[in-house]
Amino acid sequence: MKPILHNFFRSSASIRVRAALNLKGISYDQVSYVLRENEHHSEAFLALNPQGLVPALQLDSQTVIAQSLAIIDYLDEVYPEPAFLPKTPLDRAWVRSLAYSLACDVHPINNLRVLGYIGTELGADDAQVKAWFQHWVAEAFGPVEAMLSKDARRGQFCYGDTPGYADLSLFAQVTNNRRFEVDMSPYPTIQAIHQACLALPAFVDALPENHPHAT
Ligand SMILES: N[C@@H](CCC(=O)N[C@@H](CS)C(=O)NCC(=O)O)C(=O)O
Repeated sequence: MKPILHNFFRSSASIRVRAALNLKGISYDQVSYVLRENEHHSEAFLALNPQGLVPALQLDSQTVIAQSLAIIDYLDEVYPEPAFLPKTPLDRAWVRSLAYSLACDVHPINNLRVLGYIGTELGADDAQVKAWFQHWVAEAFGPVEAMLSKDARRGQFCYGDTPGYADLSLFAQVTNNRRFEVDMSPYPTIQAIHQACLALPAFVDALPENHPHAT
C-alpha cells in the first residue's frame, strides 16, 4: 500500500513532512483532521497515534510513525536520495541545529493547543496571542538569520544548492508566519531561502492552499 499521511492542511509540522515526501518523490495518500474540531482527538486517530498530534505517517495497518522529524529521519534513511543531510558529522550537526531551532524551539510554543490555552485559560485576546506568536518567532529567527547569513556553506538553501533537512522546517515556519503577519523584513537570508523553496514544486505542492482538503 501507499503510505498514508495523517495530517491537516495548515499544520506546519505536516507541511514539513509533505515537502519531504515530495522531495523524495514518494507517492502517498492523505487523511485530514480538522484540528479546531478536535478530529485529531478521535478514538480512531488516537488508536493510530496515541500522541494525538499530526502529522503521522502510516506505512501499513500496524505501523505508524509519529513526530515530523522522526518521519523525516526515517524517510531519509529508507530513501537516501536526494539526501537531506550533509556527509560530515559536523555539517549534519549544523543543519540539525538550524532545523531544531525552528521545529523544537519555535513550533511547540506556538502550536494550536498552546495558543488556545493562553487565549481560553489565561484570557489573552487575539492581539496578545498574535504578539506571543511573533515574539517567539523573533527569538529564533534573529539567531537563525545571523547563523545563515555568515555561513559559507549556505547556497540557495540553508546548506548548499539543494534543499534539505533545515529547509523543510524553515519553509514550514515561514509559511505559518503568514497567518500571524510576522514582519519578515529583518530576515533577508531566510526570505531568500524561502523564495528558493517556492521555486520548487515539492514545496509549492506542500503549501496549505494546495492541499487537497484545504478549506
Ligand atoms: N513535535 C510534533 C508536533 C506536532 C504538532 O504539534 N502538530 C500540531 C499541528 S502543527 C497539532 O497536531 N496540533 C494539535 C493541537 O494543538 O491540539 C511534530 O513535529 O510532529
